[in-house]
Amino acid sequence: MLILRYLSLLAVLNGAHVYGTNYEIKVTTSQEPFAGTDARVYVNLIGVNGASTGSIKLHNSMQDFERGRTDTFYRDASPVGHLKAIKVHRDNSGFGPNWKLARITVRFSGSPLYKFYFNKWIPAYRWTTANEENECRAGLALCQHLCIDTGSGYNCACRTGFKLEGRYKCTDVDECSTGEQKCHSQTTTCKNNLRGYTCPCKRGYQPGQSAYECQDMNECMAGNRKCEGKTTNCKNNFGSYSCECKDGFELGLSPYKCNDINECIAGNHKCEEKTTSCKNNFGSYTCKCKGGYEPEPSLYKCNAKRCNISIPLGMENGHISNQSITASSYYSRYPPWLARLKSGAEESWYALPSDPNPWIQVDLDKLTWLRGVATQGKRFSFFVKTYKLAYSLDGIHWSTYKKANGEKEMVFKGNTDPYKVAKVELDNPIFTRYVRLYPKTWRDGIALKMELYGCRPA
Ligand SMILES: [Ca+2]
Ligand SMILES: [Ca+2]
Ligand SMILES: [Ca+2]
Ligand SMILES: [Ca+2]
Repeated sequence: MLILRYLSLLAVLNGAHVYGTNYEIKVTTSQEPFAGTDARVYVNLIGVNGASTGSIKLHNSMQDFERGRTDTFYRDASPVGHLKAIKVHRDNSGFGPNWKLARITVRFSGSPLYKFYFNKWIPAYRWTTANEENECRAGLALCQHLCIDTGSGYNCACRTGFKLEGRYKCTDVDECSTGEQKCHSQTTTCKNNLRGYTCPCKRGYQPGQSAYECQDMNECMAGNRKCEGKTTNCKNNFGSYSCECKDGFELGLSPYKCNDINECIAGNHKCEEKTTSCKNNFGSYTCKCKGGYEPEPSLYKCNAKRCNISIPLGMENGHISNQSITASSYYSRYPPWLARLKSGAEESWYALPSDPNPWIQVDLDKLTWLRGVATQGKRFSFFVKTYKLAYSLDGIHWSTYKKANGEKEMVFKGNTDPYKVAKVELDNPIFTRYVRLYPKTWRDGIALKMELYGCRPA
């Protein structure tokens, strides 16, 4: 028997004639009274793919298939792969042909033990079928995913991410709604799918090391920012970014760009008012020199333009108009606009003797460098002996010309007789528009003719 059993294996190894598969078939007859049979018994093995061995004769002698006994047969037959079912057939021969079959087991080289349970009376001349006890292996199970064999039947199970619906069917588990998901809520959203679920990044985040959590996206580096480059700086933050106004700009309606600050109107400019005017521009402002001033290293103020010549400014030749020459008081015959140098021995400005603080004023019309003053009296015995000078940019705020050390007010020496011209030069030229001469001492009366010297910047 042992030799027969391994014949097929040897045949394969030798490459000789193939006998087919050698099947070990064990037939167990029921314990019930009169369960044994003397009939001729045949089996037919059915593979899972539908192939069958055809009828295999089992009976050898009258001693087979006795009540409660297990008979073992070795038979060569064609290979049919994994076994799904077995069919049993008997005839009606012999003394007691009735047969109650308990079970049959089958195995062959390399196979599991196939079990077929009958526990029934086998009718004569008809094939009776029993399925393999392991429905999973026999391909008889209806499970959609996984099959787990049990003694009495089988159970179905589902792959990870699915759950059983009814006996056989598997449906996807929506982890996102069951709360089984591990998606990081701040940076991701949960997206269900058939294999499980994924955690796609929320807006403003990008994938990182973890499948469940995303990292901040640095929009400023990634270049997908909307910050307008001229007026804002992009500032990254966790989950987003912001556009911060550059210097000189302020937030407007859009979060992505800023508006120019008009510093000149807002009043937060540094332009020196006396010498410059503020001019707004995009992102900043400039301090433009006013007329008569020129740029200096400072951005915020200007210097008075220099001119070094000293020429008559227009008292004598009339370039300074009558309206530009005024005084604190005067005799009607001697108005201030008669105070033009060398205009005649009798001509002059003549202040009222009652005037407590007499002065004569010249409006030079625009900013001018004043470098010298000449005075002259009126005939007979009227002339100013000493005087002071004051100057003003606007005709309202005045400064008195001081000595070089800057402390004492300068007292100029004027005329010593009514006819001769007395000229003084200023050590520190004054940049001014208005000039006042204050007579301090005089002979017989305040009578004066004058010229102013200097130059106007181009
Ligand atoms: Ca089973
Ligand atoms: Ca899922
Ligand atoms: Ca960010
Ligand atoms: Ca501006």
